[in-house]
Amino acid sequence: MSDKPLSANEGIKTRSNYLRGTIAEGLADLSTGALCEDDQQLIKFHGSYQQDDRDLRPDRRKHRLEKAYSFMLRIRVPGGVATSEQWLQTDRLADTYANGTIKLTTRQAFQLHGIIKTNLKRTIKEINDCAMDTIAACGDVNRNVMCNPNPYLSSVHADVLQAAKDISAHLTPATRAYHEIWLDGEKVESTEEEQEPIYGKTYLPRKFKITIAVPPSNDVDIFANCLSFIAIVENGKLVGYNVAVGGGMGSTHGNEATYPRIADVIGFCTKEQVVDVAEKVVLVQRDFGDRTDRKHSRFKYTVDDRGADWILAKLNEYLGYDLGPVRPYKFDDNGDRFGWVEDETGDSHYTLFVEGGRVLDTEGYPMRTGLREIAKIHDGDFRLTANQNLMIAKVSPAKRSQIEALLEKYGMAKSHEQSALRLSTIACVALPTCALALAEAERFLPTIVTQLEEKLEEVGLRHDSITMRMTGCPNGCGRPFISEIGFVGFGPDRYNVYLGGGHAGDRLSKLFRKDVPSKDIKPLLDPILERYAKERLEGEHFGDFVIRAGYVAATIQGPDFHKNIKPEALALQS
Ligand code: SRM
Ligand code: SF4
Repeated sequence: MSDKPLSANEGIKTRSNYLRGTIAEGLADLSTGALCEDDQQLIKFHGSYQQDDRDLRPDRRKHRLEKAYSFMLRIRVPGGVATSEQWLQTDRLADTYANGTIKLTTRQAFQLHGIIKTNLKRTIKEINDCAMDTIAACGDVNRNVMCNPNPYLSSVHADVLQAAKDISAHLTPATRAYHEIWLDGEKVESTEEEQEPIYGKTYLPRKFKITIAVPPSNDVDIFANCLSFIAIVENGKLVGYNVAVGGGMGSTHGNEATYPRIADVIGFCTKEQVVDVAEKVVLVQRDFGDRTDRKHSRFKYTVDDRGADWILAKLNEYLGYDLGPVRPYKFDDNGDRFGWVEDETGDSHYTLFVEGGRVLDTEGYPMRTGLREIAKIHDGDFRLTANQNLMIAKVSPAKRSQIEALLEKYGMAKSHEQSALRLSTIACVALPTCALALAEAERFLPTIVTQLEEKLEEVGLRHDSITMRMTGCPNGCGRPFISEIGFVGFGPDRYNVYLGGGHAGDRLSKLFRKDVPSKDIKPLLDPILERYAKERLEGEHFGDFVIRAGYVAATIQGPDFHKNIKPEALALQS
């Protein structure tokens, strides 16, 4: 046991009476658009963040006004699968209470932004009315469980989706606080203390993330998650999962004790054991994670501090049986497959490119309206991808021509006829809503892509997928440290540029240049793209090429992430 004091959040959780705090009172206080500080932490467990519009800050300050407070709501979508009705309701809520857009997140969830405090309760209530919820979408608990939105093997997809839903349900907090505060559920009056059987009173040391992948696609980026299951399919049937632990992206500029980490694959479990394994890994982190320093309390640090072998031994002890040996698997890439695909049942699936995951209407491209019209007639489902795109899934042969006509009418039919680079991008939200953003991401990455496309056209790389991701800060919400080109916000209009991540999301990238003004990104990358086009080996991915060509050294896993950086990477840029 550490003798360091517990972090402040541990006290907030302990005092909160199972996540109630004074949220209900704070919502009723009309003198401010904000909640008190402790409740701002607690409300995360209910799926919401207090934010303010950062574009408006200077003007509000000038006029001595309170910040333009509003709330972001994250709607859990286990496995990323939503019905047409749920799509329609989310779309309606985006207009009624939020800023008229839907953000498809990198964890297959919906986000609504800009909800004012007085509308928060009715928005959450209406989300629950259509059989979705927001509990545990944020906070020190297990988050939205992801799973591969596989259009090819529908029976395996059905199995892994069920597993994602089962894990999600099993790890949902048991507290009645959510129902009491948001859904006018009955108050727990009993003198017996409420129980939180898996988490206990102080929940987890930090957020916890789980995903399921079906090789050869790693489109859910298993190596960036605390716990992942890699489906092992034999003769077209799911037999079980390899278990991977200790992935994560978050780091802090200037603090080398923080770093992104790729998960270790430690064993195999049967499909019947998957929920039990998920629970026991969570318990290991609950019991051994660091509760003194929130910058060191993610599961990846528990894995690094104690070693993957120790974690496996402890997990086997908690399970009461041993995980089996890791089975062979191979990932080809971590991107999405766009356009129409037909599966073995005859149903079709259309994956739509949604730049930055932002569903909205713009002049000339009424995507949100088009998707609404599709949802009105679509009797399959909508699958959110972890690359922030959208699959209109399970389109029956009878409906396909109608949906094709709507895609055409609303300009979406050719969404995938972009450069392969653009189709391989992710951008986190960043400004103006994210309180932690140091630079733009979602609003700026499209511009960088356009700039680089000139060179791609010239050197014949238009159809070559290079994963490229931008985040407004090193927290890594767009998983930039496992892309082949990563931009990480360093300050206003300045980015750290990372190169050399694995094309399948299975290798960390390395710092190539620190603190680059955005105007210098194109001149920095154009010559490398040109050389790649000329000198690449047959089938060689960009991330592998930049290491072979000596632009960056291959990454060292774990705490040594910040070592072995070439001196020119740190030289002052213009
Ligand atoms: Fe994230 C915090 C947005 C996926 C690592 N993330 C935030 C907050 C809530 C900012 C805050 O704490 O005030 C951002 C809200 C922005 C906004 O205005 O909406 C935010 N994260 C997002 C989303 C919406 C990015 C997106 O554009 O899609 C993603 C929502 C996922 C979801 O549906 O649950 C999102 N965040 C991720 C991922 C990717 C993933 O999980 O696969 C990561 C990296 C993986 C990981 O967890 O290590 C990630 N977010 C973080 C961190 C760093 C955690 C750490 O280990 O240090 C923070 C900051 C924190 O927790 O202190 C953070
Ligand atoms: Fe905000 Fe940073 Fe996450 Fe982007 S990476 S959404 S800027 S916390």
